Amino acid sequence: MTTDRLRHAQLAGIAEKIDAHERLSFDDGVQLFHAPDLLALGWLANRERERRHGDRTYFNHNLRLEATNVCEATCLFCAFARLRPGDAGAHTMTVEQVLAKLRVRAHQPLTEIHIVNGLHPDLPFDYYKDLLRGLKAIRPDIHLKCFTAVEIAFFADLYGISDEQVLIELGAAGLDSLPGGGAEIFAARVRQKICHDKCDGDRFLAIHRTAHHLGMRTNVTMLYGHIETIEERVDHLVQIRSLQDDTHGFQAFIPLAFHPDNNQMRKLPAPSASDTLRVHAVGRLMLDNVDHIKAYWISSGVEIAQTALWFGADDLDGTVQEETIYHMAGSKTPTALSTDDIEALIRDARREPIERDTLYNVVRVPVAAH
Ligand code: V47
Repeated sequence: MTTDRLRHAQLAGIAEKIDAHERLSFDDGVQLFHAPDLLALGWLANRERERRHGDRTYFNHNLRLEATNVCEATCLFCAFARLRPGDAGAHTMTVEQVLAKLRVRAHQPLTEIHIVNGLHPDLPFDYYKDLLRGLKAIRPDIHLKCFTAVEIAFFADLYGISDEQVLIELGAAGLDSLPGGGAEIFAARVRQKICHDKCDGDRFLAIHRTAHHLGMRTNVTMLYGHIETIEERVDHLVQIRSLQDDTHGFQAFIPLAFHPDNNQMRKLPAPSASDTLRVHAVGRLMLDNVDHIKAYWISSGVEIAQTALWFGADDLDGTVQEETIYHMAGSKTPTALSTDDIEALIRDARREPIERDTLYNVVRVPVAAH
């Protein structure tokens, strides 16, 4: 990239700061979002991506399970939740039904189960512990990445124990790490409007801090493309970065594109492809202390996720298999990709596929077919 082009894109000053290993400020973040030249922004983000990971592009062999969609919260963007048991479309699996989903796949080289549920008002704490224990009994080697910080806060309030105690008890039952969902946008203005009745941004971050102190790694997301401002996006990123300075517990940042179907914000348009690429790129540049930027293909679409591998992203999540949250909100992506599909996607982007486990240990370096 020529200095002229960077200057034209109003990115020369930021490029110099990065070269001098100076941390980007809040104002730099805002400027990155406003940069007129998407390719120049992508080039800068890609340079950081390659400095850390070269061409390596991670994915895993995972399974998504959603045991209940009954949820007390009324998030405006959600197409998945049903308010009460018995409402049309409400479902709650028994522990045995959830375990059966793993049993039929137990022979597969799965390394991770990712569970996100609704906030069900009537299930006992033992339901979740039995679920974790049961999954581990079937496949002791599998990593359980389950329950967002929002669910942890809900459990603490429902069962009358501290957030920390919830994490300790779930950890003893087999919980290995927390997924990054429920972060949405931390700013109180946005949360008040789109998800006023679940845990706020401060508690979300405090729960991740506690999980990190207990030795659990976690991910963190940002739901973008609805009513948030650029400044609120940057504030979100800066809050992630400052917690990470203290704990180093976040593994990956995952931008989540708002899907407008079948929810109360359906009048809003979905974010554009260029906005999605921009969010991945700015995430890479602002989060100088987070190792991985994940392009979640279910949320961005397979094609944009593939392109994002040149805009800062180094991870594509995994095979997924049973996703419903996005498909109920209008996602047209497949509900699963095979590891062959993911490898082909990465190779086609001229990147190197690496199968990882949840903690980014290398499981397999696939050999290219000739
Ligand atoms: O918390 C719900 C989001 C999240 C919509 O940690 C929506 O590895 C867009 O967090 N449009 C759940 N987004 C998914 C999630 C996740 C995904 C992949 C990997 C990881 C990880 C975490 O989905 C929710 C919410 O923020 N969501 N509805 C919607 N209509």
